[in-house]
Amino acid sequence: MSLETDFAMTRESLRGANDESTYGGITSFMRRRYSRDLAGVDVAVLGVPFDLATTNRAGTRMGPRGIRTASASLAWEQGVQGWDFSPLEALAIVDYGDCPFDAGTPDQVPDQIYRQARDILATDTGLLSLGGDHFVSYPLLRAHAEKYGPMALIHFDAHSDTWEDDGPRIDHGTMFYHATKEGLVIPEHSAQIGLRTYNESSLGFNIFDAPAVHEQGAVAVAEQVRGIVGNRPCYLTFDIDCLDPSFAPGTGTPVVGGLSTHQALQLLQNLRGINLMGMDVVEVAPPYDVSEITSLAAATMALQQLCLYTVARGRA
Ligand SMILES: [Mn+2]
Repeated sequence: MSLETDFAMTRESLRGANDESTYGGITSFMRRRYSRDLAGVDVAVLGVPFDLATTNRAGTRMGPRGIRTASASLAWEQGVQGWDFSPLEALAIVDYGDCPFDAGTPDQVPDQIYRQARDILATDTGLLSLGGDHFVSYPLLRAHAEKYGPMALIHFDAHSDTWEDDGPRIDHGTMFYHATKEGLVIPEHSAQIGLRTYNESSLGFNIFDAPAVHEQGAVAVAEQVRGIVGNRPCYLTFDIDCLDPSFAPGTGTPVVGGLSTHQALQLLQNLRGINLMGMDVVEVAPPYDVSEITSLAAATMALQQLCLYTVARGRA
C-alpha cells in the first residue's frame, strides 16, 4: 500500500486502480483526481445535485456525494468482473466536481446544466453524470444531441418518464416526453427497461418492462435492445429505481417488483458493443438508503457504464 494519501488530490496518473485506503480522504468518484483541466481526459464525472423536479420524496441532491463515497470501495480492483479490462486503466478519468446552479431560481437550472454539459462535450471529453433526480438527464441529453444528433436512448427505470405535459414544467416524470417531442431521442431506436408503472402511451419507445425481464431473462432482453439501438449514437440513463426496493431502497419513488442488481449487471454487460456517447446514474436518495446499498449499486452501475464506454471508444 502506498503511503501517499488522498489520490483525489495527489494522483499523478489519471489511470489505474487505487493503492490507498478505501475509507479515508476526499470522496471523489472512484478516487479519481478532482480536476477541471480536461486536456487528455477521456471522461469527466459530473455531479448534478438537483432534486427540485421530484414528484414524491426529495433527497437526490445528496446522490452525487453518496455515490462518490460508495465508489471508493470499488476503486482498488485491477479489473471488473464480467469484463476483460479495467476502465480505470483504459480511460483517463477525472472527477469534475458538481455542476453549478442556483436552486433559488429553479427555472434557470435546466439551462445551467445544459451549458455545463455542452462546455465539457465541446472539449471532446465524454461525460458520466451523477444525479440528482431524473430531470437532469433532459438538459444533459440536449447537450449530447446537439453534438451527436438525435440519439438512441437506453433508459433503465421503474417509470416511463414520458407522461404528457403541457408546458415547460420542471418534472422528473415528463422530461422524456419533451425530449422526444424536441427530437433529442429517436423512440423507435430506443428502449426502456424495467418499467412497472402505468402509462397508456409508449410514445413509440420499445418497452421491456420488469415482468418481461423476469420472464425472458436479462441476456435475451439485452440482445433485443442491441438490435433496436444498432450502431446509432446512444445515451444510457440509469434510474436506480429500476432496481427493486430491496436492492435500492434509497430512492424517492420506489416500486416493488423490480430488477435485481444481478439482472442489471447482466443487462449492461450484454449491451457490450453499443455506440455509447454519454451516460448517467440518477435518483439515488441517500436519506432513504440503508447501509449504502443504493449508493453502492449506483457506483457499480456507473463503473459498468464506463466499461461500455471503453468498448464503444475502441479502447478495449
Ligand atoms: Mn426516471
